[in-house]
Amino acid sequence: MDLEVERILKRFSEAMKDGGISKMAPLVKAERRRVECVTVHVAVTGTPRVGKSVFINSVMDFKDGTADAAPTDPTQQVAKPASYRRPGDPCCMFWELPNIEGVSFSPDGYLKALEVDRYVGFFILSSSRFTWEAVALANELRRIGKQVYFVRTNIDLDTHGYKNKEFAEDALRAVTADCFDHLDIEYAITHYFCVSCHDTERFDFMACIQALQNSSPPLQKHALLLSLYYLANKIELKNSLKELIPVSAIYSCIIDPVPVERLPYQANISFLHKEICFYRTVLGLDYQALNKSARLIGQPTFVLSDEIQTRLARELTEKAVSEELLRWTEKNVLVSPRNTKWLPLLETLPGRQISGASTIRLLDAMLEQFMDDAYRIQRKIAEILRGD
Ligand SMILES: Nc1nc2c(ncn2[C@@H]2O[C@H](COP(=O)(O)OP(=O)(O)O)[C@@H](O)[C@H]2O)c(=O)[nH]1
Ligand SMILES: [Mg+2]
Repeated sequence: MDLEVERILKRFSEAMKDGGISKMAPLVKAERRRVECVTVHVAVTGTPRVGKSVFINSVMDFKDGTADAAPTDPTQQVAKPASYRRPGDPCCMFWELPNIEGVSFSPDGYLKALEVDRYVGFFILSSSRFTWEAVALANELRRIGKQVYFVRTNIDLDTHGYKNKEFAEDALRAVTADCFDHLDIEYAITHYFCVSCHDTERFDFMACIQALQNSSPPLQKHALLLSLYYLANKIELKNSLKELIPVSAIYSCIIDPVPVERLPYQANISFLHKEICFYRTVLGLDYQALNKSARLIGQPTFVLSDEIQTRLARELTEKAVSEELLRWTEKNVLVSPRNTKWLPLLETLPGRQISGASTIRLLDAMLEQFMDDAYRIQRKIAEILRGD
């Protein structure tokens, strides 16, 4: 993924040469803001009662009927796009668009009434065969260069043969042969997913969200991975977080750093603590996530939390972060090979190379070790489900 790390490094280095830390510090803050402030808009459309609202509620992890959730009452069809986002999360907005149906439907007219450019992708839902409106809309969206995902809902009610290519072709064969002729069937088949809108764990639910994440431009992909982390591929998520570790390490060394007992340089421990808490949450190791997974398999939470081996995943306090940073500093480690390009800049930090290099290694290690814990938990869940 390209989060423009080379460009960031160049700008930081130039600022450091020109005016030292006081010139680089605002850039470091701005760089974090640039990544954190991206908002990704995603559209969900289809004919009436195909599951648009329930699909959005499942993506957002909203319970049906709660204040944040999209209404699923049959009388509440949206007349204009309605947006949904998770409380406190500015990065990702799913929009329920008005229904596509009717003899007078024209994709051009439909899209003109929307701010079509803002959407990074379109999920077109259908609970049976896709209608000619869906195909016509998909064709128009493809023509203007938008990503389209064909989502066949209600698959839980009829799972027979759903993995077969013929099943997909049949669902995509719209009523009029005309439209079928124009549908790029290779594209459609590779962008076709079968879901139960009520269950993100089964069928292709995660796959369709991961397809959206993977085909979005780098900054949007990063935002979608972090925002919808519970549906993301964990390796993609980890790699995306890794790219920005040097920026976080430099942040800790120069923005509001504090002295730490026995540490030969200052560090922003509260920032590092928040960062590592975030890693733990997105990799599903916090109590809330473990408790939810444990309930799904009918086990007490400790059955899963006992699988965690990383100290900081169990006991994540600022003191524990300071101790872990000291440990990496005393090891006098080198930065990981992928980050050697940062060395000349790290050399110019107040604590010299050791401060940046140790902080990079700390964050790197936390991500790797949390990832191993996440795999151990996944394995444990699989064992329990198999009845081992
Ligand atoms: N069994 C099953 N029911 C679904 C699925 N998706 C939606 N529904 C049901 O279909 C109805 C319509 O869903 P809704 O999201 O309100 O449809 P919308 O009009 O497209 O927004 C609701 O009763 C949902 O519970 C699904 O994948 N499986
Ligand atoms: Mg609805």
